[in-house]
Amino acid sequence: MLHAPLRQLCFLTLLLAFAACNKDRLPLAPKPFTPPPQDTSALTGMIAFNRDRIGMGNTEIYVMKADGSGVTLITDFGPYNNYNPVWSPDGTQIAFNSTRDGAFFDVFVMRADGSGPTRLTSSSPSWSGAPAWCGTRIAFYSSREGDNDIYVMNADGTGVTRLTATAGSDVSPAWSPACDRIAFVSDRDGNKELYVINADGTGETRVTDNPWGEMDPAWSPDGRRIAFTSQRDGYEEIYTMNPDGSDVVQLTQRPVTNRFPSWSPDGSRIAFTSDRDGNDEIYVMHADGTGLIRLTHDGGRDWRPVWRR
Ligand SMILES: [Ca+2]
Ligand SMILES: [Ca+2]
Ligand SMILES: [Ca+2]
Repeated sequence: MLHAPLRQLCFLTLLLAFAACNKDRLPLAPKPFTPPPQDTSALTGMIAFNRDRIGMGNTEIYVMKADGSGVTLITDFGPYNNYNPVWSPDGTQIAFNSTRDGAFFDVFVMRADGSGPTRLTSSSPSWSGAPAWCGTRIAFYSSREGDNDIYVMNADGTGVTRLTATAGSDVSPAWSPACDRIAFVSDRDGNKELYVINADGTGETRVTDNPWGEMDPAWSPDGRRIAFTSQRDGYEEIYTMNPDGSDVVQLTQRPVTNRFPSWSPDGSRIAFTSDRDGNDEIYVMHADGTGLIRLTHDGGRDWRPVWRR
């Protein structure tokens, strides 16, 4: 009978011998992730988006080709948040939100390569955000006169006009392609609903009416549909509807978050954000919800894609 320490030594020796004989079959380190091949040849144009950079603690704006290649950081203005990009109609400039001049975010504009950032709003101690650009006008929301309301201004920051003045948070303005109407989100009636208002402030109309949240309106390039996010099936999913709220079609059906739809210039596809693969990535699908393609592969949050028109 062996003493306990000797027994342990024998066991350890056997274990080491076994490991040495089987070293070729020991588990290997995981290979770097290689995305499966996808046909991205039909994805044309450029997409700007937000990325929360790992280890940097802030959000910056990136652009990429619509097939997911050529990801490029265009804002790196220091330890501030730069986010919510939107393209100018000719694609040469990008309006966005930044906290670079203080704790409150304002609307800025820069060249599409990130150079020449210029502040358009000066809202402190309130904020102005979520710019949407159509023709020579930029819509945004601001808390400058109390709670959040929708405003429009010229693309140089002049001529600010307040469009909504109702108690409740009015956010996320989205232009119709003719620049004559703006869809937006408001919680004035108890939960988040989508509303449409004429660009001159008349004709304010609620177009959804249910107990769940609606968000992220995006008008199709032909003006006939509005894509949006709704929580009506228990998760954030992407839907489309007519601008009057009729004919709602659900595009995503996953128990994950799907948000921030953005139409391709030809209206055939919708880019959006989903965490279905672990963290927020940017995906593209056909406008009927089929043909899903993943565009980003980064450990940080990739969110709120905006396709250049
Ligand atoms: Ca309001
Ligand atoms: Ca609702
Ligand atoms: Ca990511």
